[in-house]
Amino acid sequence: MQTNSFSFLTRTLYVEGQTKTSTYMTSTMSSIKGPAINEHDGSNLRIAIVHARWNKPVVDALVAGALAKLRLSGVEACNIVIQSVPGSFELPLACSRIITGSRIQSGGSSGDLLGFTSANPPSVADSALPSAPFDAVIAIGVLIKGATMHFEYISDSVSHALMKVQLDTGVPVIFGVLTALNEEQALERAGMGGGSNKGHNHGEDWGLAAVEMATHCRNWSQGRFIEEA
Ligand code: DLZ
Repeated sequence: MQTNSFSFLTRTLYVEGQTKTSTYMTSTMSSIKGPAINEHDGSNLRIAIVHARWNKPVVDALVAGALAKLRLSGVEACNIVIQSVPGSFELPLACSRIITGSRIQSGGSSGDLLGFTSANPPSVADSALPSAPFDAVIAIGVLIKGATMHFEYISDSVSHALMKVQLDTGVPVIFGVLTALNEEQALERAGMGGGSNKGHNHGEDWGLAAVEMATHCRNWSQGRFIEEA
């Protein structure tokens, strides 16, 4: 993601005996990639992180990045649930069952997939949020290409399945699966790169995306379309 920092500089030039002052904006923008930051209040949200245990050091850094941004956005620690599964291939089913489970926990039924949603939660007081349905789930895994076709099959099926889970349930599922061609790429995308460029921890973006999508989905489902600056 970009690391932008803007500042204004004033430069005075002497041209043919006259003083000319010009002000211009400078930027230390290293890249235009990544989302522009939109801040949202997560204090009323309940969010799950589900992560794989393959390539664990990288996964751990990504989970920590996501967690840090959830907390910074105001999501209470008691409203964040973290679960793990063996590998990335297990993530879609885990997300699906976790969403259903949180609905049962909050008083829905297992078959009631369209009953309670983050937009239409059961009547629980905010203090009872730890048993409310999840407003978003962040699925985190790290796939690193090997010598066989395993990588391609898992990447493809997992990305499609995670998309299906969010469309089927109406709950945002954040795509936190790195598909790296080698270990270096994976480390850089978790902010653990070697050398001078440590890279950027994409887990942070996923935490912010979860809060934003959860907030949007609540508003949109209630017909509220809030203008953005
Ligand atoms: C089998 C496998 C391989 C080869 N590579 C990875 C990987 O890079 N990242 C990951 O998260 N999981 C990997 N797995 C495990 C599968 O995702 C899955 O856990 C097993 O095939 C069991 O279903």
